[in-house]
Amino acid sequence: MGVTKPPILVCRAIAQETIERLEQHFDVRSNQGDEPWSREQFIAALQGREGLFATGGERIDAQLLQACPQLRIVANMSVGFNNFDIPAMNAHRVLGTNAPGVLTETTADFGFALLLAAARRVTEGERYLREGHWTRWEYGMLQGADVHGTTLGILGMGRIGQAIARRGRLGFGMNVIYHNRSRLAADVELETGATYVGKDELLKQADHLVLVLPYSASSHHAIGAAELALMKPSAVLVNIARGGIVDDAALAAALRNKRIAAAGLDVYEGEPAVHPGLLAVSNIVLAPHIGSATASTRIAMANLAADNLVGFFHGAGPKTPVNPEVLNAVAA
Ligand code: 8YV
Repeated sequence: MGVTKPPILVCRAIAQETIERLEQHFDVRSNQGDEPWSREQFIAALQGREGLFATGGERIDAQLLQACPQLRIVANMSVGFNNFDIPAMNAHRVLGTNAPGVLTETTADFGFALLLAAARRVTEGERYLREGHWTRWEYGMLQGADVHGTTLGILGMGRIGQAIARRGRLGFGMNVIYHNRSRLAADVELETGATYVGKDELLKQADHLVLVLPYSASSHHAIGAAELALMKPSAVLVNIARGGIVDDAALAAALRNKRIAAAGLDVYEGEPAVHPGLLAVSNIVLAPHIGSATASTRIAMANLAADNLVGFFHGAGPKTPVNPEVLNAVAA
């Protein structure tokens, strides 16, 4: 006699191999056609489902939890979990899990890709060439800024921040400074070669600044007009963290007025919408939130989300819970 499989929803298209793996353990309802569901359609599809495989973009709040009383776990295929309303999830005893670790190096690579592209004006150069402006060599053509040997500032020094620090120090001979909510242990500072400074010092001293901090109410607009005013006019700003950490209107103004030299962005306030002021300036490299988008990392992220679902329902426990207090509450 077959054992009943817990019902889950996979709300966006993912690799078929992950769907097949999930089907070994669950009764899977999936959206492999990647239908663009409204919030109402999403909640309707979640009815009766005990688990949700999410991408990290789906808002899990009190309204959704009230409408989906069967839901017990939401497994994000992302390290960020600012889509979770943790107090509401705790109140409804719904576990959230994220996908840390597996995307660290891939995302750090992309931080450097944006930094190099913005500092060396790579995409601006490509547009110049494609538009037929390149008719002869010119001494001053598309001169950019050096990355090697400069001072790299990192705001947010978790796994990805540390991986960026290593790249900066070992690969590009950079002097690395950082600011974080809490200072790193001495051995980690030694290994990454990064020096702790206050936030204002970071903004003032960095030749280039990379943002890798999680989004929360306290990091909302951590970089606004006042912070941009402290940065060097020659500085490049890179945001691979979350939209909303930067005040995009203030950044657009700073780029337009050459208050800073350039920016490389992977994330935006209200994405996929992009502030028109950012689209209007040329000293910017714009990517559509693809920091972790390599084939092997996508599979690793999906597998970790699947592991969390399997562990939660089938005994071993979730690997990377973000509100483990829910598990204790359920056990009590
Ligand atoms: C994801 C991300 O691609 O992991 C994160 O926090 O921002 C990205 O790696 C995105 O959240 C969709 O899952």
